[in-house]
Amino acid sequence: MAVLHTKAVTVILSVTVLLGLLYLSQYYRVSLSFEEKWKTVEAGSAVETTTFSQPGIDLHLESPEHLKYNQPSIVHGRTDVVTVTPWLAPVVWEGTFNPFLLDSIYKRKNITIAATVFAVGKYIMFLKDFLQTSEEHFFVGFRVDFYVFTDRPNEVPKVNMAAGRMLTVRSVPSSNRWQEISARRMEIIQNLIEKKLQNRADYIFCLDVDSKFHGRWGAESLGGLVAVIHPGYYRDDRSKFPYERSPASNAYVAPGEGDFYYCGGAFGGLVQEVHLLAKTCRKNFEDDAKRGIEAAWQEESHLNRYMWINKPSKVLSPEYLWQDFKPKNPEVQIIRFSGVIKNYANIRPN
Ligand code: UD2
Repeated sequence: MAVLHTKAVTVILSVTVLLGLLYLSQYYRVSLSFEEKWKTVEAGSAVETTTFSQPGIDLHLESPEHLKYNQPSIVHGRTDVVTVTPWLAPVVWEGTFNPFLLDSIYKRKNITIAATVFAVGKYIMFLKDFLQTSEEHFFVGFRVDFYVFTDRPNEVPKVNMAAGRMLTVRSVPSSNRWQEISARRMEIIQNLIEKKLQNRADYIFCLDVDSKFHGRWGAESLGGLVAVIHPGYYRDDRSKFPYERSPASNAYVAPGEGDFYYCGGAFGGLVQEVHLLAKTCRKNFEDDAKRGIEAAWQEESHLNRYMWINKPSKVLSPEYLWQDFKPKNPEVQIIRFSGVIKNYANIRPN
């Protein structure tokens, strides 16, 4: 009986020890994997912060003390236009922001804004006006680095630039198809960000060269992912938007889908956001090309597909890219940037 009792005690003790060991091993496994995961997260964010500027740069808005400006109102303001999207991104129109306040907030951040512009073939003729007017209106008083991509580096005009503004010229091959010139921009923007802009710029805007600045384009346009509403379609039903309509293309937007029609001629945001956009659009464009598909409006179609899924955190009204041939509509109180009238047959290679 005593032997049986001793055996039972031994069995119970062994089981308890085993269960204890099992529990401890589980505990260490869980805490180890938590630590590993944490390390991975830390390593991930370390990569993010060493390669790109802090995403928080866009979130913390510190104003100087005792700044005097007109009292803002939440009951009086523009009523003729919509100033917020259904996903609560601001839509920037004249009269919705205080430029003095925004400049005061963003100047303290000591930011650098990069801007890319392509002037391939005869489009070099537009560069002088583009650069000259940008000196008058585009992020005046901020550090701006322009990157001009051209096949005619010797024809880049000399433009006096204010202190803190810089122009870099990069050679790109010419092409006998305008569609290719336009579409290849995404690849070049992706490479520029990867090879040059990490840690050198906080925001980037990618702009069409055949355009001029006529009014302020400044800190009010800064945001994570920034899209500009196309002036040609903003009053239309979405069924009229010239999205890519073939389901075979990676740029496909189905009937009844899509928010707005955005411009390929102006977009931007935080460098890491634009990097993701450029990388994705380039990949989708190249996948299409391998299957013999070219979307209706090349990279503009891919950009529209991207922005439908990845909602822009700031939307710029058509004030930020008008077209000179279009009469001004009453809701457009100021034209800030506008495409010049051009004769496609004379300037395009095909
Ligand atoms: C629209 C878009 C443009 C692009 C294109 C579709 C706007 C205002 N414009 O304009 O961004 O999405 O449709 O492909 O949203 N370029 C050269 N050399 C050339 C041809 C083009 O440098 O021979 C560059 C240049 O920077 C130009 C840009 O590509 O501004 C777009 O080409 P575009 O202006 O001829 O395209 P467009 O007017 O059809």
